Amino acid sequence: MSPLLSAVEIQAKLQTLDDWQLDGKMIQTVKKFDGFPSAIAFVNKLVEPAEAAGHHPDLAISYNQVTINLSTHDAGGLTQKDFDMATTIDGLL
Ligand code: H2B
Repeated sequence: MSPLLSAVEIQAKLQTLDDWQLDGKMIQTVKKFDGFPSAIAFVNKLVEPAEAAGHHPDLAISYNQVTINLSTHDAGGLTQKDFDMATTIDGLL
């Protein structure tokens, strides 16, 4: 299992990402699109990389806005897997 990251490690890794914030034991971002179809298309693009990594974001869709939360459930907090998936997600935009 991936080890939990320390608070210092989390802050350092957050600084390498754009628009992700710490939210309790998760990292979160909100991505906005030009409409509902574009938001859904983005969510569909996440499916394959999430399956390939065996690491799945929590998603909430509100019209043109997708809220994405990442944590490593098995570990009970944040691990490198979450930051790797955040980087992957940002690369899809
Ligand atoms: N996704 C996330 N975000 N955290 C996990 O701990 C996790 C997961 N565990 N996807 C995976 C599935 C695990 O349950 C399976 C067995 O790989």
